[in-house]
Amino acid sequence: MADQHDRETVGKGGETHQTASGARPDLTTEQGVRVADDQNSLKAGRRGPTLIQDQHFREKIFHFDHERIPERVVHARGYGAHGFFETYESLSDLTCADLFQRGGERTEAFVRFSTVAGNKGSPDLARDVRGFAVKLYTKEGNWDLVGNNIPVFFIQDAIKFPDLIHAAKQEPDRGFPQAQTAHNNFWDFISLTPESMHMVMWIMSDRTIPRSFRFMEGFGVHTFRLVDAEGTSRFVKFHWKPNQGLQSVTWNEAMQLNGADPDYHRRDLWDAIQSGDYPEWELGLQVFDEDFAERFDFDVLDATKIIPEKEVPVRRVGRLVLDRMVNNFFAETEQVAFQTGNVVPGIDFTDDPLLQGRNFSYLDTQLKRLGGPNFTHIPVNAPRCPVHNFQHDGHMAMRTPKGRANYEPNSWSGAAAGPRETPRGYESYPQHVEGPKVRERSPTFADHYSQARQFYVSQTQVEQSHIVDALVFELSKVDVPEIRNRVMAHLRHIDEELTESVARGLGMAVPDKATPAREPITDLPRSPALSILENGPESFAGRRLGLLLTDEVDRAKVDALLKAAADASVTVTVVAPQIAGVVAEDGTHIPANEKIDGGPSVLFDAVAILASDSGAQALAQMHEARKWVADAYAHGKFIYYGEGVKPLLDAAGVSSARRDSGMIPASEVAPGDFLTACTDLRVWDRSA
Ligand code: HDD
Repeated sequence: MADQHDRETVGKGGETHQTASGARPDLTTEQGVRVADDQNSLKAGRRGPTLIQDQHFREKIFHFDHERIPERVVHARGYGAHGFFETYESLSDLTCADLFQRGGERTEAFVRFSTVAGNKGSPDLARDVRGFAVKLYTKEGNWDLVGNNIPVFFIQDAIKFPDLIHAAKQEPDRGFPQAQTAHNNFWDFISLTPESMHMVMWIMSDRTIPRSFRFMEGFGVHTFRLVDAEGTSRFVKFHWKPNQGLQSVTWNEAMQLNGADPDYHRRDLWDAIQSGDYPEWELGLQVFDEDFAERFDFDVLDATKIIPEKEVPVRRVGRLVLDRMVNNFFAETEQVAFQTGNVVPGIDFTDDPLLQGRNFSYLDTQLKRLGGPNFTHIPVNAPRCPVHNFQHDGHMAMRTPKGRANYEPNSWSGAAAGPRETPRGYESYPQHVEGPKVRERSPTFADHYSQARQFYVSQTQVEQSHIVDALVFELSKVDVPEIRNRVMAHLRHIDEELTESVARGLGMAVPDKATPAREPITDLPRSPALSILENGPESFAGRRLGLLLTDEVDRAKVDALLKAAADASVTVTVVAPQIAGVVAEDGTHIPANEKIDGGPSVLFDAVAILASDSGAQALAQMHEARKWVADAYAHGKFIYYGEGVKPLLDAAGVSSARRDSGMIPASEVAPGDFLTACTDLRVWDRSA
C-alpha cells in the first residue's frame, strides 16, 4: 500500500473527490471496502495457487481488462485543454446566439486538437491535417465547432468519406503504412478524385507539419448561418486566428522529430499552459448574404472552396484562451464527444452536403465509442445549463430523474398541463426547400482547379518549393507510375511549372492534361492570407531556444542569455554532453535539461552554443554535437555562438564562408538582439 499514488476515491453521491485535507486516502474496492494489501493476491499457501475468492484481485483485473474503448475512427490521436471564449462586443446585429450578446462575456470552452489518419499512438509530426474541435458550453446549450487547421476538405459529399479515410489509413491487407499518406492507396484515390486537388495543395504545404497546435489556424470549413432575433439569416465562415502567429517545421525536421519526440505537439501544449503561457486565438467571421453567394465564382455550399479574405474580410469578434490542462486524459480528452449538429439558437446549418452528412455521423459514432446514448452525462460533455427531457434510461444512465412524468405532454409536471411553450427554443431557419430526389452533384461544384491554383500562386517561393518537394516525396512512395501520372495530369491545371518541377523530381515525363469537369479560372488574384510565412509571429515569444553548454563555460554569458530569454518570454532547454549538467569556469553548477543525443536541435526554434575552448574541441569530436549544429544550420535556424566555438562549427561543416545573417556571434551581438532577430524564425536562403 505504501507505494500507491494519491488517487481519487468515489464518494457516496458517485462524485469523485480527494480527501479534504489533501492526505493520501485509504485504498478501497469499488464497493468502498478498505483494502488491506494491494500488492499480493490471496493464495493457498505462500507458493500456492491464487484463490478465486480474492474479490479485490478479481475486481482490479476485471477493471483493467476493460480499460480501453474503441479509438476514434478518424482523429484518434488528439490532445485537449480547457479554456474560455470571450466576446469582444455584442453581435446582436448578426445573431441571437447568447454567447455573442454581451461584450466581455466569457464562455467555458474545451478544445481537442488531433491528427486525422494515424492511430492513437502515432507520432505527432505525421504529415496530416490537424483537427481543431471546439466545444463552447454556452448558457443556451453546447455549441461544437468541429473544424480543421485547413479551410477546405477533400470531398464535396459526405458519402465519399469512408472511401477517403479507407484510402488514407493503413492498407487493409498489410496494416501499414501508419499515419501517412505517402502510399499507393491514398494517391490512387486522389488521382481519381479531382475535387480533392485544392485540399491536396494545402496538405502538401507546410500547413500539415505545424510547429505546434499553438501556431496554427482553425477553420469551421463549411458555410453556416447566423440568425438574428428577427429571424434574418446571413451566411458565415468561422476562422480561428492564432495570436502567436503561424509557424511550421520543415519536412526533414518532421521526420526527425517523430523519432526524437513523438509527443512533440502534446508536450508543447502541456509546457506552454503549465508555465502560464496561455495560447490564444481570435474568432474571425466572414459574413455574407445571398447576393454575394449568387455573385461569387464558386458555390458557397462546396466545402472544397474558400472565400478569399480580400473578397469578404474576416471580422475578429472574440478570443479563445486555453489556460488549463485536463486532470485526466481519458476522462476528458478521450471521452469528449464532438458533434457538428450541436448548435445553439442563432446558429444554423446550410445545405452543404458534407455538413449534412457530418450531422448524422458524429452522433452515431459516439454510440460505438462511448458505448451508449448517455455519453452526454460525462462531465466533459455535459452542458453547463439545465437539461430537462424524457430521454431516460439506457446504459450507464448517470442522472436520477424524480417523479412520475416520463412522457410529454403530461399533467404531472406542473400546473399548466398540455404542450410546453419554450421562449427562445431552438428554431430552425425556415429556408424554403423543394426539388426532385436525385443522386447528383450540382454543376456549380464542378470547378476543381481554380482555387488550387490560387493557393499555389499565393505562396512565397520557399513555400512553393516545399510543396514541390512534398509532392515528389509522396509520389516517390507510390510504386505504380500510372498513379503518379494521373496526379501530374491534374497538377497541369494548377500550374505548369509546378508540374514540370514535380516531373523532374520524379524523373518522369510530364503527362497529358486530365480532362477537366470545368475549365479553371486562371487569373484569380494572390491572397497573402494563404501563406504561412506572410503570417508569422511578431516576436520570438513563446518559442524554445536550445542552449548547448560545456564545462568551463563563462557563467556570466550564460546568465545574460538566460535573462534575455526570460525577458523575451522565450523558453530555454539546456543541453549538455551529460545530463548532470556542466561546471562553469567559476566552479558553479549549471543543470542540464537534456543530454545532447536526447535533445537534438530539431526540437528547438533557434539554438545557442556557449562553450570553453576545450569544451568546443571535445564537442567537435562528438558525432551528436556535429549533427546538432549541422542540422540547425541546414534547417535554416538562427545560431548564436560564443567565442571558442569555431572548431565545432568547422567540424559541423559551417565554415566561415557559410556564416550568414542567421549565424550570430555572441562577441558582437547582445543576447536580447539575437532573440529579436529570431523573430524571422528561419534564414530560408541558406542552402543545406
Ligand atoms: Fe470529421 C471526428 C473534423 C468531415 C466523421 N472530424 C472529427 C474530428 C474533427 C473532425 C476535428 C475530431 C473530433 C474530436 O476531437 O473528437 N471532419 C472534420 C472536418 C470535416 C470532417 C473539418 C470536413 C469539413 N467527418 C467528416 C465527414 C464525416 C466525418 C464528411 C462523415 C460523414 N469525424 C467523423 C466521425 C468522427 C470525426 C467519424 C470520428 C470521431 C468522432 O467523429 O467523434 O464521426
